[in-house]
Order: sequence, then C-alpha cells, then structure tokens
Amino acid sequence: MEKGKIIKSVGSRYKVLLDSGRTIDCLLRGKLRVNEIRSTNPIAVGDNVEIELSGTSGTGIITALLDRKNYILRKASNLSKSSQIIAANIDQVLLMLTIALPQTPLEFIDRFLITAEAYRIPARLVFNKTDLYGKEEMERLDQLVSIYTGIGYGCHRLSLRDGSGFDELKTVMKDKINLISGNSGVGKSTLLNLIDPAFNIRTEEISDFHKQGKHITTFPQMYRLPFGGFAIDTPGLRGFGIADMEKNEIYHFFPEIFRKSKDCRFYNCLHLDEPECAVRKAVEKEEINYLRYRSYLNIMGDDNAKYR
Ligand SMILES: Nc1nc2c(ncn2[C@@H]2O[C@H](COP(=O)(O)OP(=O)(O)O)[C@@H](O)[C@H]2O)c(=O)[nH]1
Ligand SMILES: [Mg+2]
Ligand SMILES: [Zn+2]
Repeated sequence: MEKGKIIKSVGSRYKVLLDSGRTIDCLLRGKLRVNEIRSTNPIAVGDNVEIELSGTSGTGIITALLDRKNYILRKASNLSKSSQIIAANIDQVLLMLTIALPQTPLEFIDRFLITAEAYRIPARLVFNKTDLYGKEEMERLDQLVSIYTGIGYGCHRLSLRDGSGFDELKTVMKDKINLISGNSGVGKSTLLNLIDPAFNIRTEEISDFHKQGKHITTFPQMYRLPFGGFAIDTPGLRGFGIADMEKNEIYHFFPEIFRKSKDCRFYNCLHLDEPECAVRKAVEKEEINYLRYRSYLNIMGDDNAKYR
C-alpha cells in the first residue's frame, strides 16, 4: 500500500503523485466507499488517497480516500441538483484581478471573498498587469489594496510582463495547494507558464468566453510547483463554486461586518435598517468601508442570495 495525491482526473482515470515522488495512472476500486456528498465525481484533484500497485503494469488501484480538510463544488450543470467536486485540500485561493483591461467590479471581488470565507479557505488578491496602469488605475489599485488589507486579506501587486512582484508571489505560493481563480484574460495561465514553462498551458483562451453558461466538462488540473507546492488552474470557472449560505448568515462572511455585529442591539440584526445597528454606525464613521457595505446590501437584495 502506498499513499499519494490526485493531480489530474479524466473520466474514471486518475493521475496520482505517490509520496515516493513517482506519478502513476490509477483507476478507482469498484466498490470504494467515498463520501456523503452528492457529487458526480467521487474524488478530485488535491485528494489524498491510498493506492494498491497492480503488479508490473506500473498502474494502480485507488483503494481509499483519506480525510479532506476542505473541498469546493460547482453545480454539475444548470439544471442538475448534483454537484461536481472541483478540488480538495486547498490551502489558499488567489483571486487574480486587473484594474484595467478588464476592470474588475468590487462586488465581484466581494462575492468571491464571501464564498472563500464560507468554505473557510484563506484568500488573497493578486492585482496583475500593473505595467498597464496609468495614474487613475494606480489610485484605484491603492484604494483597493487599502480596503482589503485593512480587512485582513493579503494583497499583491504583480506584472507578469515586467516581472515586478513575481518573486514575492512565488514565496506566497510555496509549499501550498493554491487555487488560482479569476476572470478569463487576467493572466492565470501566463502566471503558471512563467513559474514553469514545461506546464505549457494555453493562454488567451478566448473560447472560455463562449463556454460560459454551458456545461463545462473539463476538470481542473493540478500543477506541481518546482519550488514546492501545487497550483490549480480553473479554466472556464467563473468565481468558484457554490457554498451553502443562508441569507441571514451572509454577514458572517464579511469579516469586518461580522466583528462589528456583536455590538448590534438585536442578536438577529441584519444591518439593514434595524435600530441601534453597530454596523451601520461603523459605516457612518468610515470604520467599515462604504463600498463593502454596499456590496453586502446588493448581495442581500439579490433573490439568488444562495450564491452560485
Ligand atoms: N500587459 C500585460 N499583459 C499580461 C500580463 N499577464 C498576462 N498578460 C496577457 O493577458 C492575456 C491573457 O492571459 P492568460 O494567461 O491567457 O489569462 P487567463 O485567461 O487568466 O489564463 C495574454 O495575452 C497575456 O500575455 C501582464 O502582467 N501585463
Ligand atoms: Mg487560462
Ligand atoms: Zn446590525
């Protein structure tokens, strides 16, 4: 018996990186008992498994799935109730953004961050393409960095074109399983190719745009970082996943709102128009950023508040 980590899954076949450092192809044992989650795939990249090597063929059988510290899901298709596990055991998510070309709305960032909070996965923001920013974009960048570092999210300035911030980002990724998220065109694949040209990932995936909304069958792949750790590229994945979130707990996932909510008069205050709401007071005093509060209101007003 050997242990290993799933680094790629295609249909019922898996690539497993063994603890011994070797990578082998594996199949799943037919009656492997997995989990209580109703998912279309029993195991995903990032999962740790036990393997039985099968004779001399150099392949293996996955005989057990080891405990997961977390996992993220997406709906298998628009109509389906079941979900697909995208990845497991993620140490941090890096949301890649650009201020220019294209500009990322703050609410998109906030919807992403509350999902990460709900999954209890630490998140960082990576602002790429700083080589393209003029004075206005730089001011916007400073504003966003100030808002999000103030709340406690790590922020990184990056240009993959001129290399600034690249070494710092590699240090942040080292020895962790990193999920790389962000809209199409922000530079996710470029980042991975720069880390190791051997990854040879297709960049400028214009077709991503046309895939949106359709049933996406591609499975994410995990790349082994030459300096230690892994990165998961998520082509075609907008935002990431579905987290179980009730409307009255959305504020739990805005850390600075949650902290203030303890001083609200009513224990069930939703920080909308209740009297003696400490959150609204903090917004007035600019202790909580108004733009963040506005994102909160928008998400609360959204009838699909169960965020997808
Ligand atoms: N100017 C500039 N262009 C970049 C930078 N990073 C990536 N790009 C370009 O942005 C485009 C989209 O990059 P890609 O990695 O395919 O984005 P992805 O869809 O997030 O994987 C490519 O043409 C890249 O060359 C950067 O830091 N500065
Ligand atoms: Mg890409
Ligand atoms: Zn309140």
